[in-house]
Amino acid sequence: MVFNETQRRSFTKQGFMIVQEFLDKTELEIVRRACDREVKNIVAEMRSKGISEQGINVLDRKYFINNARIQNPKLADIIFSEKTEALCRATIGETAYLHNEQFVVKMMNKVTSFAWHQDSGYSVYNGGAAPHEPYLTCWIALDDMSEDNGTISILPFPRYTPARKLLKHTWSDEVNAMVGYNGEDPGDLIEVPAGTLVAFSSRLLHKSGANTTLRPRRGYFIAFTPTLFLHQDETKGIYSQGNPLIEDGKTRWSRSH
Ligand SMILES: O=C(O)CCC(=O)C(=O)O
Repeated sequence: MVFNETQRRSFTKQGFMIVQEFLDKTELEIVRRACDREVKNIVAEMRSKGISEQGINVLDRKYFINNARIQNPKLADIIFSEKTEALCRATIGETAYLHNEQFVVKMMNKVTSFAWHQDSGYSVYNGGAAPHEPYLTCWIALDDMSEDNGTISILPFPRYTPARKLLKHTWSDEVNAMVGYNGEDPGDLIEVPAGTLVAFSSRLLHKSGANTTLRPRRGYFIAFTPTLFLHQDETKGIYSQGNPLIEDGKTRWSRSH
């Protein structure tokens, strides 16, 4: 996969770039099936425990499922691949470690929106990460994304330049989320077909709306970091997951099977 100058410039100047058809049809089916399996498992687990909330998962409302590649090795073949390597080289450079892998599924429920935030803002102000160089978030649409099903909106860097640095995030009970921006700009809606990847800086402000449709809305996040940063409490060690993809320009991944 080759990224053109317009995409690279968009990433550097605007904070994001769009990659159409990042997943082909076969890969899209693999990722969707893995996502559906994981949702089924978490729903069964929560029902068997008789709970409606587990961490940030809310039954029938929204699910966040981390590290599904462990149970679904075909996901690892997408995460560690020529095309993710090329994507990292085009955005964060010659060193990239897996930072995070997560399904975000919004069920048919109106209370599923996210307030404006930087992913690094969540890491530092909610997760306890030490301040760090920006990392790369890859948001992959597993369904056609629209305003109706709660797609993301992004705020390009030139429209709010303080976001080139880490913004202070504070918890809001009202929206039940961390908030990093309270300005007037509504942002740009990202309405894209399934299989599209949006690559953005972990400092790019983004938010997402509620799913008002009658179908679940599935997204897949994979994040790569150029540096392995620590927790604020250094005794907790490295904050990221850490598996290397490229180190000093050298490929460090191989297929899982
Ligand atoms: O997929 C979404 O709705 C966005 C969720 C989000 O912004 C995040 O997990 O950082």
